[in-house]
Amino acid sequence: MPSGGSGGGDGCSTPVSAPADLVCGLQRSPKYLPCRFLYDERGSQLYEQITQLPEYYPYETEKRLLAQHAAAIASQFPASSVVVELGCGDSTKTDLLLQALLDRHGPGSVRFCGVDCSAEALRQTERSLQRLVPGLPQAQVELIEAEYLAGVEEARRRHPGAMLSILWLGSSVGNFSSGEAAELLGALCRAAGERSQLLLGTDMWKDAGVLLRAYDDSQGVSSAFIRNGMRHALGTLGHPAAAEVASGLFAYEPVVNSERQQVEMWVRARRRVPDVLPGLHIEEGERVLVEISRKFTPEAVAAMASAAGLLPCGGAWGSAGLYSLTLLLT
Ligand code: AVI
Repeated sequence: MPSGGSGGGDGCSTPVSAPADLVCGLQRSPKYLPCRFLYDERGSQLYEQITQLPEYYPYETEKRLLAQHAAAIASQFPASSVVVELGCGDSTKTDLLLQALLDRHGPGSVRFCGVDCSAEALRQTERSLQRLVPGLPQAQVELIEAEYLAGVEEARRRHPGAMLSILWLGSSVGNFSSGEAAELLGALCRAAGERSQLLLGTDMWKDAGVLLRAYDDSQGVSSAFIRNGMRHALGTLGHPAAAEVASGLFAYEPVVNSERQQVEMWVRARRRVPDVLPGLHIEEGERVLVEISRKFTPEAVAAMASAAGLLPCGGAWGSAGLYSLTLLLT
C-alpha cells in the first residue's frame, strides 16, 4: 500500500481528536486531502483494481521493465543483499528482481524486508513470495508494519552492518509534492546509511490524453477510489455526509496540469457540506484536491535525487519515455 502525501503545512489550528494533517488540509484554500486517507481497506482494494485496468499503464509498464532488465539491475546489487521494499503491497513485481538476485548471487544471498502500513498487504506479500520465489526461504523474509521512514529505520536497526537496497516502485514518489519528495528521499537515505542504494520507479511526463485515460478510466474505478478517500476523511471526522459520498455527493474531476507536469485528482461538491470542521464548510461547487500524481522527465528525476543528496550513478532503465527505473546511491 503506497503511503503518500500531496501537501502539508504549518500554522493550522487543530480541534482535539481530528488528525492534524486533515485539519490543515481542509483549512487551506483550495482544500486538499492528505492522500493517506485514500488507503483504508476499501481504498486499497480499489487501488489494486486500478493496477489491473487496461488504461492504467504505469503498473504493467514497470512490471515489463523489471522483467526485461532484472538481470542487469541485479548485477548492480551487492552479492549479499538486504532488499527493503517500501509499500510492498503483494510484491508481484519484486519477485522478478528477487529471482534475478538469487540467480546471480546464489541461494541464501538475499534477505527481503517488506515495509507496509497494512498488515493485510504484508500477509499477501509473504504468501505471494512463497509462491513466486520458492528459492527464497521464509526465514529470509521479514515483514515490517510501518510507514516508509520508520520501516527503513527498523531495517537498519535489524541489520546494522549491511548495505540496504531500497526499492521504491510504482512511482509513488509522484504522490508527494517536490519539496516533500526531496525531504522524504533525503530522510530515507540518511536512515539507510552510507553505501546504500535506492531503486526508484518514476512515471514520465507524456501525452495528456494517455494520462487522463489512466486516471479517468471507463469503468469508473479511479473515480470510486478518489471519492472513497473523501468518504474515509469525512468518516474520520465523524461527519454524517460520509454516508452520502456513495450516492454522489462529490463529482470526480481529474485534470492534467501541464505547467506543473502532474495529474490532479479533484472532487467537486454537488451540495454544500456544512460543518466539516467547526466554522468550516465545503461550499456547493467547491473543489477539493484529493491527490496529485507528478510525472517526471530525466532531468526532474536527477534534480530530485540531487536535492535529496542521492547520486544518480547506479544505472537507469527506461521504456520509450513512458516509465523509468533509476538506481541511486546514498
Ligand atoms: C500509488 N500511486 C503511484 C498511484 C498513481 O498513479 O499516482 C495512485 C493512483 N491514484 C489514482 N490512480 C492511481
